[in-house]
Amino acid sequence: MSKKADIGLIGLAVMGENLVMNMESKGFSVAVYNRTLDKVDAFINGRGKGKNIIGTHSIEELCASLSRPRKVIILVKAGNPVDAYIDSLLKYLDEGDVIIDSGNSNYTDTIRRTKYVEDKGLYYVGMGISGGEEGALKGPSMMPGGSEKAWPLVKPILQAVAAKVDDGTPCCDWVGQDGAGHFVKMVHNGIEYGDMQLIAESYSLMKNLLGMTADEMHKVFSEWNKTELDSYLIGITAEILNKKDDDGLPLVDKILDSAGQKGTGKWTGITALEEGVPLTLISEAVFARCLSSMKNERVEAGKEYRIERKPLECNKNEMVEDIRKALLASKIISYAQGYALLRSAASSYGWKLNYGGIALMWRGGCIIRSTFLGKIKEAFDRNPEITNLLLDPYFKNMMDTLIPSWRRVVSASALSGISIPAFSSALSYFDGYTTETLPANLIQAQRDFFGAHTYERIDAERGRFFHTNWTGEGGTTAATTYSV
Ligand code: NBP
Repeated sequence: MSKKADIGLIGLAVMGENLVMNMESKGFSVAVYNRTLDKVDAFINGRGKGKNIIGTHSIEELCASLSRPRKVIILVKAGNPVDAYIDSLLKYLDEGDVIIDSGNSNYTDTIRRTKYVEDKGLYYVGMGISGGEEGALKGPSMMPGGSEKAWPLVKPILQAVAAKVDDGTPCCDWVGQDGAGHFVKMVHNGIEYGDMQLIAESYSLMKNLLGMTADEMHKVFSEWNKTELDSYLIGITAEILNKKDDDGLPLVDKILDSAGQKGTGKWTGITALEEGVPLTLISEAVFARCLSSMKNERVEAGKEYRIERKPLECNKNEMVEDIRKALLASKIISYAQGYALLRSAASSYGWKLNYGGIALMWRGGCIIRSTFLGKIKEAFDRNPEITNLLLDPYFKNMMDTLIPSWRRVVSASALSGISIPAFSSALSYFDGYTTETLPANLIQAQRDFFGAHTYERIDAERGRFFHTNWTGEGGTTAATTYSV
């Protein structure tokens, strides 16, 4: 083989094919491989024809066709296939070469794989990628982490193909060690679940509380996209509501209300539980998908209870504006919680995360792209150490203007029997986060009553623990105090 390729890619499915086309269009030559070899030939003779792309039929051939240091992107189904490809690649790559996993791998796998590959003298990059098919082709958001020494080797290619924000800054920058890139991608996906659920709840309120048609809601979402809510997901929602089926009726009304999921939202929720971070909105969004998928059970339960859910008597325009504000307030909560999870994981895993830089990476190319992320970047510019976005002056001022609408929407939905778990749990979190005294004193008393778990007192210094013999029958021995 004469001319060697700049980079290799394994996995010619929707993401892989489009990323190869993107890299080639930016002037990089790419060698490709796929488990089902027919797909290599179909690609080389189809979209890849006449392009600077080399089709290969084995991992050995793929590695032999690359210039040194060799860089190979794996873009396949997450899990065991990634481990299998790493082992195959290690047979043919040398010290200093780079393996990049761009699939939706779990960050704990990436931590393990980084060590595994580094121990063999090579570099490993776990890189989340977002933007779907179109993003992969025209410019995705990419979140690389892993072996830091790999970054200068892959940076020119990755930043060339990534989406760019208005001033030309690429939506791709080094995130941190081992699993940091995939962790940030996981939280991105969790936030995506939250954003989608909030939009779905707004749609449900307009449809069920206000009796609005898909055409009317199309106009509302189009208008909202000119406000602080301007985002990819609000934009596609407006388009979806305008789409007609073959009979001229709205297509959205014919789609079964049972949502699928591929696991990254669930991982975000599990990680939040492990980190002890209240990530209520994203977790509710995951549970809402689970509840939606229990279609048959819901139909049966609905027959038992026969709750009358009728449109509200109210000023429709005012309520639509209340819903918009409730959506914005809940969205601020979701991002505040997501960033709190990033901060906690950074401390647990020793990552030095650039929070403003992460907002910038999400600002373009990816599914959660929005003007709102620019405001988050500015908040971290003002104070890189801020503990919660709710404490930033911009978001504080904004929340002050949104709270009355938010409360009206949550109470109207409760009175009308409309399920809005993300809106209402976000409000509950907000009220809890801003309340000086919560009823946890009673929980501590209960714990001490039945298990001698001890409690701290408001009239003693923190860290000093007391036990009370509540019944007169237990002894004075207390359980050991520790937190899990
Ligand atoms: P898929 O997630 O559908 O994966 C298809 C690829 O995985 C094909 O190349 C397939 O080879 C390969 N593969 C499978 Br499936 N099982 C394999 C095995 N046991 N051994 C070797 N190869 C195997 O494709 P995708 O939607 O392009 O996504 C690729 C990665 O990017 C995934 O990790 C996904 O989660 C992530 N991602 C997807 C999107 C998106 O919008 N689709 C966005 C962001 C990230 P074959 O052709 O031989 O079956």
